[in-house]
Amino acid sequence: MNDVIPQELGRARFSRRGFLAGSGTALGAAAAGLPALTAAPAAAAIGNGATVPALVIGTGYGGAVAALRLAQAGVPVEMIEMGMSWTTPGSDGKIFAKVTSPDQRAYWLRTKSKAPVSNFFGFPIDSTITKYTGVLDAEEFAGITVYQGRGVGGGSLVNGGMAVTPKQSRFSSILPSVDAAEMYTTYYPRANAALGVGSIDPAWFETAECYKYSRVGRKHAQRSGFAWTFVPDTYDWNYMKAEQAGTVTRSALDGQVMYGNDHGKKSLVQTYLASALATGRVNVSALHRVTSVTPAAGGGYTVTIEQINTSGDVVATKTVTAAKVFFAAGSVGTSKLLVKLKATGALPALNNETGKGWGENGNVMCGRANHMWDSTGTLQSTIPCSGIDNWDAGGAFAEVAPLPTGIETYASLYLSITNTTRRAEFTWNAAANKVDLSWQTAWKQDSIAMAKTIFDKINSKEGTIYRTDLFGAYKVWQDGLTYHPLGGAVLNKATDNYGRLPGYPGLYVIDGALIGGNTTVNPFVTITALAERNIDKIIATDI
Ligand code: FAE
Repeated sequence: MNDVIPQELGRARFSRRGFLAGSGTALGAAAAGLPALTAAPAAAAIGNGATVPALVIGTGYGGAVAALRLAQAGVPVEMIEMGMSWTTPGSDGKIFAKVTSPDQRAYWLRTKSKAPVSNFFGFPIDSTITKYTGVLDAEEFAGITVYQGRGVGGGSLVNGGMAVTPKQSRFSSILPSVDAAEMYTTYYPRANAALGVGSIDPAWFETAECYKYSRVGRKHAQRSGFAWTFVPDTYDWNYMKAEQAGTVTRSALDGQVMYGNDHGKKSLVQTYLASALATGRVNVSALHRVTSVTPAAGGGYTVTIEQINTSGDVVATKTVTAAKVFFAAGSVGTSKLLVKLKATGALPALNNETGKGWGENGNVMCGRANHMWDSTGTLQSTIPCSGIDNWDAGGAFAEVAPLPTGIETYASLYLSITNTTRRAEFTWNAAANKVDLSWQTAWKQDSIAMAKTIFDKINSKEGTIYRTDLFGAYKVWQDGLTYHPLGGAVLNKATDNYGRLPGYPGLYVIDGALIGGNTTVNPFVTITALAERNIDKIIATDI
């Protein structure tokens, strides 16, 4: 798996040159320090005035499932994606930046990086970057920064690929109106297969230098009596082995993950989206952002789309008509659109659940300072492979995360998912012409208390302490962010039990906005499986 970009994607529809040339922004690329790109046929971005049977807003998990299954059912699909198509290397020969050296490719329209681990030995490490339509958005609301993928492939471009199916016994707390048996016999298996989920070779794990940090995490967890478990992933585990052996170009072992992976990770570009394009019925318009959806006079919906350049400037505004529109802009993107469209009169009949039930999967991070004899390694795979499950007793599931600095840190880092009941609401702020989110930073105290059920005990057992230098000076907990936004258009509340928006036949929500704030584990397998379930029903009854 040397080339993770399928020919079809590299050649035609996903050519970044095509989209840049189409939007007249080749100069913008040069100004951003990117090289002239090799010739490739331009993809046809959606035309002003087009009439289409199905339009999908966003190319993340929900959008990719919808596009593939609609296309397989014979329906031509236009996908609209505000981010770029990431297929062409920059001047350093890499498509994506490393976590230790973010540049303009790393962040969505920011002039300074905003790393989740913001400090090292107490010193701030964020750096100045060129404003560019980079792959990771650190979207700031009053009480929380929400990290999201931007680009063709959505969150699959930037995530750790941890592909976790929740325990069935916990499913009713995640999606109470959904038949669990059907999910676990049909839709979770379908999602796992299509995503290419695999597991680390347990024998190789025992000796791999790049997973020393996980073995230290296991030892500490087990000595304190916690259940420790391997976590499946969409990374190609054979490629990972070859990276460790030094026989292929390194990606996970070269500090690539949250600003994208050049190799090894099976993002949606290699899985669902590749299959969708192979049908010949799917077209993707990158650097296109949907701003409005409203009923059209002659039936269907009028969709307003802004085409942007790599500086984020609007270079064209297009209006198209779609018979069916699928909101797959992610929990935040979909919620913001729906709340705005309801408040401003474009979709006034959306119900009062719109914008409600938003949660952050209880994300909190912390680090522990190990003793000198528990080094975690100078070579760390960016792809986590294990977690500590204390959900039933303490309400926390913690992934053993890497700290891939290239030097020995003696640190163990963890991202905890916790059983918080806090939920926030998106509301329209007419004065500021934007959508606000009511999340409060103080609510994270609940999550911290749950995470402490694991780490206080481990520290006590090991005679160790929390790191206080990673998230600010003397700050133990990273309590200002989430990687896992969920909810805002919750299933069976803001929509019917299959994502249909009441009052608007032909409008659907099909992404993480449907799930009310928590999945007990990392969320994308559940988002994908739910999308598979819903699109099955929609194709059977509405198409
Ligand atoms: P998402 O994948 O976010 O896709 C939405 C797409 O819509 C994006 O491409 C947007 O650019 C696009 N968009 C938004 N607004 C518009 C608009 N107005 N017009 C056009 N396009 C628009 O949504 N989850 C796991 O399960 N395991 C992990 O290991 C994991 N690690 C993560 C690490 C990081 C750093 C981050 C940020 C997330 C991680 N996640 C992980 C979360 C996971 O990626 C996320 O739950 C899913 O990507 C959400 O899928 P959706 O389909 O809801």
